[in-house]
Amino acid sequence: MVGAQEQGLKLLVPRSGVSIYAIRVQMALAMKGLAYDYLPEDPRCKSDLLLASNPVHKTLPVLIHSGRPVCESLIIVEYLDDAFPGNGASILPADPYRRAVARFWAAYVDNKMFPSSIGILNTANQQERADKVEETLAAFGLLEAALAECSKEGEAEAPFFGGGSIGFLDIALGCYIPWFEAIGRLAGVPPFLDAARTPKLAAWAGRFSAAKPFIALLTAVDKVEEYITKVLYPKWNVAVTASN
Ligand SMILES: N[C@@H](CCC(=O)N[C@@H](CS)C(=O)NCC(=O)O)C(=O)O
Repeated sequence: MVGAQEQGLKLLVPRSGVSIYAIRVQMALAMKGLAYDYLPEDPRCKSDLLLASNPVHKTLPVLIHSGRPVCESLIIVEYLDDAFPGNGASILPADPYRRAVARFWAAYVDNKMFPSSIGILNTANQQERADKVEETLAAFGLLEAALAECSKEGEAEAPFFGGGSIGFLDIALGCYIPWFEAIGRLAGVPPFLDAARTPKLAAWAGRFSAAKPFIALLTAVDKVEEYITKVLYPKWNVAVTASN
């Protein structure tokens, strides 16, 4: 493990400990064997350091490397891979085409799969909710097909999106595992990562969740549920009960 002081790495994260985006960066830092100063922030009361480091979006996480800020979790993961090529295995695939495909699906997870699934909890009535569930299941179905494609190694299917070992798309998606489970539970629908409907993704999630050092970084599902109901959608239980 390379020391935090030696590399001058600081990570600004939300203090809740449930941030998908912060955990994603922590996974990349773990893969690279890099130590860092962990600086928890209150997103409702942004520090001067955060505002100066990410003046455009003002969001967390932010990585500060030797005094220079890097923002946006997926960009931070790529930066770590570029800035520390000698540390551990590469996070992004070596092949340019595979890199492009991994980036495409990582953006899909952030921009389509997650908004669609969390959107289930923010629907006004039963019909809207059923439509959102259907949309979410379709989004998972597309990723199921992509997993088979991305993980192909020669003729055999590899265990991870990154091939034989965990890579960019694995950590981009892996940090959502407890969130998808919590959303499914709160919405009262069968798990999205279901062995019957999306067998490859379900098996992948099991492998990812059991892999060190990721086990220790994945947030407990109960903690995510509590965060969703108390912080994100405090009125959700009332709204759903009323519309049922
Ligand atoms: N696309 C961003 C999303 C970051 C994000 O939404 N961070 C949340 C915390 S998990 C945040 O800072 N929220 C406070 C705000 O939006 O003001 C990334 O990947 O880093």
